[in-house]
Amino acid sequence: MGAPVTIGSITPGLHYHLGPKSIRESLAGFSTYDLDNGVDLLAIRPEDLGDLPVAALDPSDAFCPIVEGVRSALSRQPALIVLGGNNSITRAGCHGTCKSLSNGGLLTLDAHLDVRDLQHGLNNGNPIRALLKDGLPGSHIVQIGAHSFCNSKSYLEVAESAGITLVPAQEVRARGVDTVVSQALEYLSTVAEAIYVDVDLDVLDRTLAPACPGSRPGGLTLWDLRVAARLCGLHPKVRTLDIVELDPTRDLASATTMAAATCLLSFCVGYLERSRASKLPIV
Ligand SMILES: [Mn+2]
Repeated sequence: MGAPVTIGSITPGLHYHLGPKSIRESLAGFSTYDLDNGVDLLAIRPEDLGDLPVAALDPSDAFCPIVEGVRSALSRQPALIVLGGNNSITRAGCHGTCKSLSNGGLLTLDAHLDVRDLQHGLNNGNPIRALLKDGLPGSHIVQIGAHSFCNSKSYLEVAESAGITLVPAQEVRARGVDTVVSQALEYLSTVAEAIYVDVDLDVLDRTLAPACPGSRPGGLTLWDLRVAARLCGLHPKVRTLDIVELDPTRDLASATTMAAATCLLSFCVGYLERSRASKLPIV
């Protein structure tokens, strides 16, 4: 499902509303076979729910349509991918996924902590701060991928004092992405009924995500992203994954758009393995 919100972005003049269309189109350039995991996605029949009518709305006005769209999709399907759009959609997506925020869980992969002040309104730099204010406990949030020269010390203090678990990019490199993501999902599943995953593509290294204004040198690799997305797809409590912050007009050689598409495909691989393991009907 597309959620093409572009208003409410800290950097002006961006075209996030073109993200969903560009990701859908790029899928035509991929095989359905995951050689690493021996899985062919032809075995699933994902449904394209189209775009929610939020391209001309600011994050406040887009909130209800996204919450309702996500809720409605999850009432019919076990798992959902939401294509942004900017990162402001994460707040609404999380509300739509978790029946109550007090027993919801959020795994966010992002170069930034996204806890900017709320006094100037909702934007793509404060969805986590907004969710904390809405009642999502900081102890139910795991943040993976923050790194140097992307965040200020005061925002780090906000995240730490809220009790958010932080796994910086440096730690991903040292301990391996499979270990840190598996541990994050395991932990979240002990405190949450449902887990929402936010993939801000700017978590990738700048060279790999030129279409994200927020990407900086020193971010995660495409391998990290693919492994993380598959593990999220595999986990039975993960209901929704968003992929945000793609402005296709800034892309180079479709690199970022294709990174988004491989994230989508890898989540689907994990989801297919999940369905087989639990003997659920494959949808
Ligand atoms: Mn972000």
